[in-house]
Amino acid sequence: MALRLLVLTLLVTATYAACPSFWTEWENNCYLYVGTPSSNWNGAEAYCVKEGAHLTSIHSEEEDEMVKRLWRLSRDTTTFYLDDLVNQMAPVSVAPFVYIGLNDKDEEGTFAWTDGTPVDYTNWMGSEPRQDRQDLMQREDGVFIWDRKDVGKWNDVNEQSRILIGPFICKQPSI
Ligand SMILES: [Ca+2]
Ligand SMILES: [Ca+2]
Repeated sequence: MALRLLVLTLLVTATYAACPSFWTEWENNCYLYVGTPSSNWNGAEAYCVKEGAHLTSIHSEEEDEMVKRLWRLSRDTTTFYLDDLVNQMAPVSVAPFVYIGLNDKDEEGTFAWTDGTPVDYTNWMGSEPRQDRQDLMQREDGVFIWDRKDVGKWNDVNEQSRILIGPFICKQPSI
C-alpha cells in the first residue's frame, strides 16, 4: 500500500513538474537565472541554447517585473568592472545588469528576440538604443536590464564585450 502510494506520488509529481529543476515557472514559461558562469551577451545566449532555451524574451510590464524580481532574488556577489558606459573602472560587488534576449545582430537597428517571439514590448532607457552615433550603434547589439542610473530600464551594449561579464536569464516554454 505504502509503495503504491509512493509510486502514485512520484507519478503525480512528475506530471506536474512543468519546468526542469531549479527553473521558475511563470505563465506557461520556465525561467532560469544564471549567475555562474557569468558571460557577455553572446556567451549568455550560447549557454541558454545549450540548455534547450534562449535568453529570456519579455512581452509585458508584468513579465518585465517578474524577470527583475527573479534577478534581484537570485543574483550573487560576482565581482566585475564597469566599462566606459559610466567612464570609470570601479570594482562592484553586485552585478548591476542582467542580459535578456533582445538584439539587433541580424539587422542593425531592427531589434528581435532570440526565441523568435515578436517584439511587442520594450522598456528602453531614455536615450537608448543609441541612434546618434553610428559607431556605437554598430558595436552595441545585445541588450541588458540596467540597475544603475535609470533603474530597471534596457540598454544595448557590445555583445562580445570582454568587460561586461554578468548574469543572465534563460527562458523556455513549460511542458
Ligand atoms: Ca546595434
Ligand atoms: Ca547602448
